[in-house]
Amino acid sequence: MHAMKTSTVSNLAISFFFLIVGLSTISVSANASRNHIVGGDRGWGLAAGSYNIWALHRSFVAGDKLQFKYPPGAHNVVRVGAVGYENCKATTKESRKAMSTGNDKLTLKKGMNYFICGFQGHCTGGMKIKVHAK
Ligand SMILES: [Cu+2]
Repeated sequence: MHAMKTSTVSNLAISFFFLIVGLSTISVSANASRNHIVGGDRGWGLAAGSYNIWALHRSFVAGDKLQFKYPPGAHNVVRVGAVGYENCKATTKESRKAMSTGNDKLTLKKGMNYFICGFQGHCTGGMKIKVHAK
């Protein structure tokens, strides 16, 4: 009886040890690739102000994710090039890959990354962001 209790205690200790190991692994991987909610609490929308000012106060590393949050159907997210960003115009190929779930996560590539809203008038209305990832 006594021996059985001891083994239960040591089993608990072992489980606890692996729980701690598991938790530290999770926190290490969270640090390795970070998630940035675009615009913070304001999310992805027309009244959120300049996204480049938002981006200015943050640092980005290749592999980090930009998370675009908005009511589904109200906007979308299109990864474009520098010219598309400046002109607020996505190519057909880029438009075909538009994300539209309302909670879209896009992984940053090393260098400049450009995203716009593909809805008519939204990019010129401010829904564009460029981010440099180290
Ligand atoms: Cu939009």
